[in-house]
Amino acid sequence: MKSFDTTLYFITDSTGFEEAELLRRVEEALKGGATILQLREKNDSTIEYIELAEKVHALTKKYNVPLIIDDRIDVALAVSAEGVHLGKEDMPIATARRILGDDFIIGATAKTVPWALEAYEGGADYLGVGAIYPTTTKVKTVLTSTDTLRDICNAVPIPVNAIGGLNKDNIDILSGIPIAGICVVSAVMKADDPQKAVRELKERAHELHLI
Ligand code: TZP
Ligand code: MG
Repeated sequence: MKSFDTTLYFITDSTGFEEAELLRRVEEALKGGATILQLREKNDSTIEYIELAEKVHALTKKYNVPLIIDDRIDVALAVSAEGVHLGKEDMPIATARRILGDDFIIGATAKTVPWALEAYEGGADYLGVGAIYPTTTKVKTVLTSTDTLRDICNAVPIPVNAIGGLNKDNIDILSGIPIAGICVVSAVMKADDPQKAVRELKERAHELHLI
């Protein structure tokens, strides 16, 4: 049965880290309470992506957290991940849904209401919307206003997460917007203590009644 919680959605970025350190940080984030984890590798070969995904999946299973693979449904299938996250330049959501079936979690990026509706109608289970703030993570993106984020939340009945430059000191900008959760890369990946970073982000998000 497909069940997932996007409250604290941690996305990896291995840039600058040895594999062992990446895996250590992943496990720390899981210990801190990340509720869903996306493996996001842009430069790996297929075999490298699969081998790393297997190792990350062993960790996420230990903490009972779904593993989402960025971009690649073949890699997601190869490692029996729980889901895949697709952007505009990846496989269309409806095609992915047809291939993957109903039990797979499919997430989509959306930056406008029409795009969000198309993803929802194609079978997306959740949306990532942003970038809310400029980001230091390598990504092709533009800023999305909090008004658009709110409009998207109100337009679709699936969980909508905010993403982009978010950290515990600036998520107050999301107050009053009916998001399901927040997605973070750097705030956890680059933290001295990723476990503490996740815990503090969740505490702050709870304080603000965001999650
Ligand atoms: N999509 C929009 S912004 C972003 C992605 C993948 C990167 C978010 O990274 P960070 O470090 O949390 O700003
Ligand atoms: Mg993508």
